[in-house]
Amino acid sequence: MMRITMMGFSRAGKTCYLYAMAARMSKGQYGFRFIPDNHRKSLSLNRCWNEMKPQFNPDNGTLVRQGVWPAGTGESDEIVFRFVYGTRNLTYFSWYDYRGGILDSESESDEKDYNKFVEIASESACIIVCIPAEMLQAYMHGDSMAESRLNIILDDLTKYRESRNDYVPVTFAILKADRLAPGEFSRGVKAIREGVFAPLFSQDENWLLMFVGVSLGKFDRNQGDIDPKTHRRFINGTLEPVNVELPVFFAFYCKLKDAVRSKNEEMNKNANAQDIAKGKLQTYNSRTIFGRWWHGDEAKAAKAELEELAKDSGLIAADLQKLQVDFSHVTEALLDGGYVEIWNKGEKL
Ligand SMILES: Nc1nc2c(ncn2[C@@H]2O[C@H](COP(=O)(O)OP(=O)(O)OP(=O)(O)O)[C@@H](O)[C@H]2O)c(=O)[nH]1
Ligand SMILES: [Mg+2]
Repeated sequence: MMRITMMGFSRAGKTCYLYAMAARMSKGQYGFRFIPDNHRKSLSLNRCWNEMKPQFNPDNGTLVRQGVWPAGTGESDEIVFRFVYGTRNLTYFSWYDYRGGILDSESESDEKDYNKFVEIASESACIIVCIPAEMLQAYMHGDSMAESRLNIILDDLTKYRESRNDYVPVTFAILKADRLAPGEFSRGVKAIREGVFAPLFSQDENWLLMFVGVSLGKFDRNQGDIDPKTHRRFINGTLEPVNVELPVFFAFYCKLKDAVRSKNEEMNKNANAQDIAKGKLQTYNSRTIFGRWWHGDEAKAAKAELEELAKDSGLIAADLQKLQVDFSHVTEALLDGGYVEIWNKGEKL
C-alpha cells in the first residue's frame, strides 16, 4: 500500500482538498477511480462533501441551504482508498488528514501528534506539499513568515530523505489556485523553485518533483457569513474541483516508474544468467567426446538452468508489459492538459 501524506499548515486547505478529491474520483477520471475501502468512511466523506454543496429544491430549483466550509480538523484520520482502473484494482493508498497546527506548534502538548505525523510522513511513498495561494503570494512579496514556514517543510523533507536513505517523490500542490491572478502560478512556482526549495532542484540531487495548481472552484473574494446553525462559514461561490486527482496520479506514476525500473533490472539479470548458462553449454559442446562424457552432469544442469531462466524471463516480460501499460495510462492522465510540471535533477521533464 502507498502512503500519501499532505504537508500543510493550518487552513492550507487540506481537508477541503480531501473531500473534493474523494468526491471527484468516486466518479472517476480517465478510467481511474479512488474508492474508500471502508464503507463508513465512504459515507462520511460523502456527507462532508454534501455539506459543502448547496442544496436545491428538486421541484422548483430554489435554494434550500447554502454550502458551508468544513470545520478545522480536530482528530487525525487515515483513510484507505482502492486505486482502480476500470474494474481492476491497481493498488491501495492511504491518506492522512490531521490538524495542520501541529506542524508549527510551539506547545509541548502537540509533540505526540507531531511525532505520529513524522512517522507517517517518513514512510510515505509520496509527499504532497500543500502551499495555499495566499502563502505563495506572501512568499513572492518577501514575507518572512511565509519563508520560514516553507523552510520548515524543506528541512522536514531533507530529514525524511536522510532517515530512509532515499529520495521521496514530492508534489508541490498550490491549493486555492482560484485566488491566483493570471501568470501568478508560473511566477510563484519559479520563485519557490529558485528560492526556498532550490536545494531540491540541484543537478546533484535526484528528487522527483511535481508542481500542480489545485482549486475547488470559483469563490467570491468576500468571505461568506457564518451559518448560525453550524457556526461554519457559508461558501460564497461554485464548487468545481480542478486537478484534485493529479497528486495521486503522480504518486502512482512514481511507484510505477520505480517498478518498471526494477523489472528491467530483473530482466537484465536474467539475460546475463542466460548468457552464462549458454556459455557453459558452448564450452561443453566444443569438448572432445571424452570431455563431454566427463562433464555430462554440468551440461545437464546448465540446460535445466537455461530452461528455468527462459520460463522466468517470459513471466518477467509479461509483468513488465502490464506495468508499462498501466504506466502509459497514468502518464497520459497526468500529463494531459499540461497542468503539471515535473522536475528531476534540475531539469523539467
Ligand atoms: N478560494 C478557495 N478557498 C479555499 C479552497 N479550499 C479551501 N479554502 C478555504 O480555506 C479554508 C481552510 O480549509 P481547510 O481544508 O479546512 O484547511 P486545513 O488545511 O484542513 O486546516 P486544518 O484542519 O486546520 O489543518 C476553508 O475554510 C476555505 O475558506 C479553494 O480551493 N479555494
Ligand atoms: Mg483540516
